[in-house]
Amino acid sequence: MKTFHNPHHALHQGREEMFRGRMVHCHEVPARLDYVLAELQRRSQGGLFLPEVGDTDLDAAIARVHDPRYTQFLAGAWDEWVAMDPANAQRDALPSVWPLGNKHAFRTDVLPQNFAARLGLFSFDSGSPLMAGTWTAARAGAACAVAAAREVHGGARAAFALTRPPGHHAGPDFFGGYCFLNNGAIAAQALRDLGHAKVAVLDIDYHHGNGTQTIFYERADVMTVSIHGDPATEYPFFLGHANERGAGAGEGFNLNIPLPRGTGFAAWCAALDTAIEAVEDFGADALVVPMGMDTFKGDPISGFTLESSDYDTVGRLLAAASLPTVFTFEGGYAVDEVGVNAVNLLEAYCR
Ligand code: SP5
Ligand code: ZN
Repeated sequence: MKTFHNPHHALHQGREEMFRGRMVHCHEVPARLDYVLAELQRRSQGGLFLPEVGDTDLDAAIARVHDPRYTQFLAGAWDEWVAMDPANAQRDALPSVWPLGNKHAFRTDVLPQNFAARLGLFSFDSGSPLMAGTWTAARAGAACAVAAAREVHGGARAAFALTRPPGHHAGPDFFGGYCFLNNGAIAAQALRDLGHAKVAVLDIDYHHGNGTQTIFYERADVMTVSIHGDPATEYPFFLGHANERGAGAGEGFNLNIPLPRGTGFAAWCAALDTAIEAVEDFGADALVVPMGMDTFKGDPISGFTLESSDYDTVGRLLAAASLPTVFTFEGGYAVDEVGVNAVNLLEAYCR
């Protein structure tokens, strides 16, 4: 399986995130990707490639998923942040004010002039710092997703978009959960645009893929399935319940399988069987797997207890679905083990 990796990922390197009223070191660090890359090399798993996607094609692929008002904001956000105060060049940008969810409590038709207000309008948490290289890194990551989709469309069994910042929490017009551009959604939409009629997204990150769900919620041509920590207690809290089944034309094409904190591999695996069955019943002709490795027992911010060897089984079960598959790299914060776990999954998929 070819891996398309992001040469600019380390330009996105947050210092601190807000956590329970304190600033703590960022969990989403460049070393995460470096460990996966090193392990792929050590085990000679497929080849490593840089994405070759022209600027025009790339911007078009991003625009198929994200609102131009949002991407324009992201592209210029750092310059605006520094223009507010030259001392900001030494600090990451973090939002501190948000509109409420009640539609009578805020306006979205008038874009505030104030930068801090727009930073809040286009985000949902204060754990996702934005810095000088965020846009360049995120955009180059989207190129990995497009390259992987093209590879699979060209006949490859699977391809891996190895990039960070991750993507599955990013919605049409919002960032959060360390995510800015939704790489999995961009891959899924690219597969649709290349001619695949029905694309399924099967999200196995510990956290609910709220961005991806939002993007495709009213669509019948892209099914979204997510196995994750129950939002009653787990981030991102406000979405991911079992009774969210899609809306309008998309009714019946979203499936959430929330599991309690502490869930082990037997129950998680039963959920994966259910998820794969749903993808098969849907009749998908291509699959995208946002591959979060934060289901691992050693993950510092998550609550499932998968072991390194369990990822072999996950890879084998996904391969049994026999669908052209794009993997995108999402969460996974037990940095020392993230490489071994990710490559266990991918290697087993290829066997
Ligand atoms: C891509 C991805 O995995 N994003 C996750 C973002 C999670 N950010 C908030 C984490 C809050 C977790 N609470 C942890 C309690 C640990 N003691
Ligand atoms: Zn996660």
